[in-house]
Amino acid sequence: MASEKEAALAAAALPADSPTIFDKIINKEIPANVVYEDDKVLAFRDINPQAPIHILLIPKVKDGLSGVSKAEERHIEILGRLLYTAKLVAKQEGLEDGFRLVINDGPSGCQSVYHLHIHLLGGRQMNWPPG
Ligand code: IU
Repeated sequence: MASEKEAALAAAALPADSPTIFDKIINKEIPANVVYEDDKVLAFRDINPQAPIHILLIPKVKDGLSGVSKAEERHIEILGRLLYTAKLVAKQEGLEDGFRLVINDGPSGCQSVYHLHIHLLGGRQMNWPPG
């Protein structure tokens, strides 16, 4: 499997509006371990977890939001909803002691899937700085 960095560089070479694997997860064309779903947000366990709990939260409709750097005013509501949902899911997962939210953006940010997503990481002590 390509390293995260290699995957990020390869993904950055594709058009930003290309469909991603997350469309297939949203459309239930491929399975995912879904932990939360409503009409706007889907949350599922990361296939390559970096912590005991590693969940991705995504908007069900991409609407040009390939990454946070592409955010427009029309996305403010969904951005807020994603953050709020991250809090709900953290509680649902029992992360009472704390957790980390991460959004990777672009090749330097090591983004490998161009459909905005928030990483929710928890269940272990986090360190700083991140890699
Ligand atoms: P990134 O921030 O774009 O690098 O995060 C993409 C994440 O999507 C990464 O943590 C992958 O492990 C995860 N992922 C997944 O959960 N299921 C998949 O089928 C694929 C990637 I491809």
